[in-house]
Amino acid sequence: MNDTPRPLAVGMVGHVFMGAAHSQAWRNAPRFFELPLTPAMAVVCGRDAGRAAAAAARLGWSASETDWRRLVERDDVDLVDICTPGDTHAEIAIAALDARKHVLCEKPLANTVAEAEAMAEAAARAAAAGVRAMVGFTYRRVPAIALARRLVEDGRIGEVRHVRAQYLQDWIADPEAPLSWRLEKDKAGSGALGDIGAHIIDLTQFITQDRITEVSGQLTTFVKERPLATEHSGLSGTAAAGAGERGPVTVDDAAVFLAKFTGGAVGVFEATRFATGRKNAIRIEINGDKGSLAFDFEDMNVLQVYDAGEADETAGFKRILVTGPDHPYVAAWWPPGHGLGYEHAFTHQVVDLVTAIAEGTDPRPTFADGLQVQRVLAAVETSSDTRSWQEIPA
Ligand code: SOE
Repeated sequence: MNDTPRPLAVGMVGHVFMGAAHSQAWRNAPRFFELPLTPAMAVVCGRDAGRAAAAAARLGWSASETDWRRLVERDDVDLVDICTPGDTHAEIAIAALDARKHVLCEKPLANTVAEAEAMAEAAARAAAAGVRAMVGFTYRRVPAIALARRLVEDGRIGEVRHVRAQYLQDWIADPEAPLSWRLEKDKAGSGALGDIGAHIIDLTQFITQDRITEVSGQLTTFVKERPLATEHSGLSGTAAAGAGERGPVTVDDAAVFLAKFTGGAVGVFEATRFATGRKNAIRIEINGDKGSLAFDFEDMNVLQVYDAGEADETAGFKRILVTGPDHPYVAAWWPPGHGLGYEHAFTHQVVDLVTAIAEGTDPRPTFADGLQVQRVLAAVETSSDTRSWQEIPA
């Protein structure tokens, strides 16, 4: 008779898009994977009591709360899952770590390098006491991305020369799309750069296992003001709109930048919310001297692989369907060919976090990994402001 794994009680702060995605993961991970600890969805926190209670009922949390500080202090919470805008990541994560609670924090880690440094220091202190922290770069946990990393690691494409990464969305291409917290610097820290650019910075470093050492970038804000949302939607300090009121966009709409990698590769990055027609297109191509890899999240169960050693008559990109049981995570789900979706990466994130906590190891990506991404983000902003190349400190 197996002992039932002891519970890991979770308290989640924030319950909108990321809160729903994380809730799905906490619900499903123990139902599809043999976990060494059993997540218990203890409490969800939101500023509005009614909305938090409704979220608890809808998403499967046992209780709801309106003060994250009370959630962090609860003895029946072992792990704090932070699904809020970036301006609250540091204070919640540091309070939780200092209270010896494990932490999962959404990306980007923070809104500034200083905040990210303080978070990484708190995580290092807490790790000494066996408390673990992870930052939520979930796309690493798409099986095709794991395959790409392994093929590079095994030398299948040789020396990496080019890294080409795009993250393309279009949800605010309409200039009349209302202002939201992702368009306000005091809430989000930056715009497309931090929200979606952070993902392709993490992903390309994860796949190549190289680090970005220098960047030269340009941030652009196409639409400088927008209509205020007609109902108060948590806009920072923005009063509920009267008819026709407009507010300033204080972040970038698009970020483009060049990069140099430790292994000598050159990178071209594009993160934009104005790629009309592209809803959530993450496109990565890595060119080596023996081959190439290409990934497109709109076809997320596939990795395209080119082997330069192939005879000319049959040379070409091979379309690998990454749905077989030998790939990470896949065996827990469906037979080959049935495919996984956006939400599965969040479930895989829970599996890896819970496993690391039980094993007493630091889950990746760590807060230190998140800090390094934050330094790249800041370097791109400085580069754009000063029209100069910027180095990223090791
Ligand atoms: C932006 O709209 C966003 O929600 C990001 O914040 C998420 O990290 C990404 O997974 C989907 O798009």
